[in-house]
Amino acid sequence: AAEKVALKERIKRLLKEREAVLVAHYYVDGDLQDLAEETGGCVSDSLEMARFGRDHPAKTLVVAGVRFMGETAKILSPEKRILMPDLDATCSLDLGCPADEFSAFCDAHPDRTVVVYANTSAAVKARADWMVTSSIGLDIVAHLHAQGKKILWAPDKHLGSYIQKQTGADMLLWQGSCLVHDEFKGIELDLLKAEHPEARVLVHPESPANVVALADVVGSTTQLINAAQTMDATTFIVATDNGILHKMRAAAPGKHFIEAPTAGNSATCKSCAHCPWMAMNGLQNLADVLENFSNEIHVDPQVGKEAVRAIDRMLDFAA
Ligand code: CIZ
Ligand code: SF4
Repeated sequence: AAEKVALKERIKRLLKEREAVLVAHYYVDGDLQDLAEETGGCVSDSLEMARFGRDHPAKTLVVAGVRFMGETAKILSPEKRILMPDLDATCSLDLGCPADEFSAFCDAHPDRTVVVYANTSAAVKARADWMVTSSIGLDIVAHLHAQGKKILWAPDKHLGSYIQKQTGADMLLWQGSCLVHDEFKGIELDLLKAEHPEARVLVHPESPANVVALADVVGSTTQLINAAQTMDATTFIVATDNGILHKMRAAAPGKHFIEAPTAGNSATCKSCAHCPWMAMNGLQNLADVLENFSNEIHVDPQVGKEAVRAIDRMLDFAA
């Protein structure tokens, strides 16, 4: 514990010395989320992280999250130095959608508007007409559908089919999934609900359809935290990465949060719903990259220029 305190103090000192700011995702370790908050950085979803980084005057951003988040920060702030605690922290959605295969898929369907989720590489974003996040994807697809557009969606099949059902849009879906959310189980969740009839169920739409079907609220990480805070209930079952519970408990003190069941978390594993790549972010590697200015994220400037159009479309739509 003393070691941890010393490490946190060292990081705080380094952030000042290096004139850097820390942005952290809701799914990373609580210590990193607290540090980001205490040092004037930001804790949020992937979009807000990038927007905060773009608007912050610091020349160096440290992104505690996964690679596509560092890349998105770089795309929005090409002049800044973007560092990440571990450059191998990736995402199964990003991994499952290689840019060359995706580009061929787009080429085969030239009549479709290409909409990609934030959880993709810079090169995939560069091939897209629109980038969306889970908080705004539904509104943007509804907007495109109203204009009579047919859509090619990638990479998350669960989020895509959820949006398809809600909007009725014509959507061709890439078959990717998140290895964390894909593990939530509908039958077990139904049983857990029966044990806690007073509980409200909060679900991220990267989860399978039979889990989404049991939700009281379906939404992005930020929307789920808001729901926990504002809903008139004291117990919540939460189907998303359990890193979010740190923020939920702080935002809604006195309320009770239960992790939704996954394939593994019955008797043998108490907390399986945690992204292994988010978990690669720690105090030690955070301190090291600040000390050495190592693990810098680079995005090919031309790719960045093409990718920023899809992101800016969404930001303009949201404004
Ligand atoms: O599952 C993820 O990686 C999410 C929800 C990212 C984000 O913040 O949009
Ligand atoms: Fe990707 Fe899932 Fe991890 Fe999010 S939780 S970074 S979607 S693998």
